[in-house]
Amino acid sequence: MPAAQKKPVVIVTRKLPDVVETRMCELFDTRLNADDKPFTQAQLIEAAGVADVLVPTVTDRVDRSVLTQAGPKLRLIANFGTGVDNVDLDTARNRGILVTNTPGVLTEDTADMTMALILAVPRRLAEGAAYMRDPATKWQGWSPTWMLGRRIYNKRLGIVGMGRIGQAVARRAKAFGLQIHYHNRRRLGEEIEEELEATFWESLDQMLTRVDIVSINCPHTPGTYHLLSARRLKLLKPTAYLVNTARGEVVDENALARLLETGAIAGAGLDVFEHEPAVNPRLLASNRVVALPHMSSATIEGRIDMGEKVIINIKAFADGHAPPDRVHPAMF
Ligand code: 8YV
Repeated sequence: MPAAQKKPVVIVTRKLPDVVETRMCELFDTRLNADDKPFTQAQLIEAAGVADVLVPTVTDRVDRSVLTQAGPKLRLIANFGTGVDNVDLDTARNRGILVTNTPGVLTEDTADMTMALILAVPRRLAEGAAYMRDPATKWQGWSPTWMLGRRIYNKRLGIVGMGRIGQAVARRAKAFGLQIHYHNRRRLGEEIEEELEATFWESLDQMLTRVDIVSINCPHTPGTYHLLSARRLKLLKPTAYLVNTARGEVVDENALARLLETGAIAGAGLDVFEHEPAVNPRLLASNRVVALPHMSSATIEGRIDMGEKVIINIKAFADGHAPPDRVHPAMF
């Protein structure tokens, strides 16, 4: 790509905030998706065939088939999102296509929503709100034994994946009086453990048997697919709750639905699902579940910050510099 003379052709698969699109059009030869209809696989292949830079989102499957049919110009996939499980990273690397993401800018928003679910599920917030709105019910007033949930304070929270988001959840949870436990590939430094008063569990199985709420905050990789398998979910106490704002694929959703139906687990707060946008109807049927439409990072500020990151990655690349958010840092 003769970067100095020609603007790179950038194809954006979804509608982004206006301010982001305007700037992208100023800087690059940008093709937008004004009606925001997700690309089909055929459209994705077509886009990869002509673009210098592709800007996909979590709704695009940039798989082997797309990448092997990509045109020779495609050198950068600047993902609009932190998780990159929508991109076949190995094939991209083998073909010398850089992949960047948008780390850091979604941390606080995602942690806020995780905390909201940690509060909402045990305290039956969604059930109470739905009851008040339902024209079929007529609230009869306060009752000492009605709508009782479970106390949050002093309970044990087990965080699976103690990266940026996991730590941000821990900070919030600690302020609510929860005891922080975590499982991570690597143990945190002593200083952070002390600050969070966090207990490290090398064995996920052992942690699961002891905690009251589990929060999934790890990325979806081949190694974390169904990390919360049927066997592991069964280790949870019947009074335990599960919150997932990471990726649906980390949890065996069918097994979770079964355990919720039989009361073997107390409830779940789910912002992500295994087969989005499809949602297992058994989960939606359960009043032990608070389901959200993958909106943990959905703030205006967050989306603009994500766009800014995407722009910086593309601009650096177009100017012949290493994009800062390379998923394979060694590549460039
Ligand atoms: C994003 C997310 O909004 O960044 C991520 O990994 O899961 C979301 O919160 C989405 O991925 C946009 O592509």
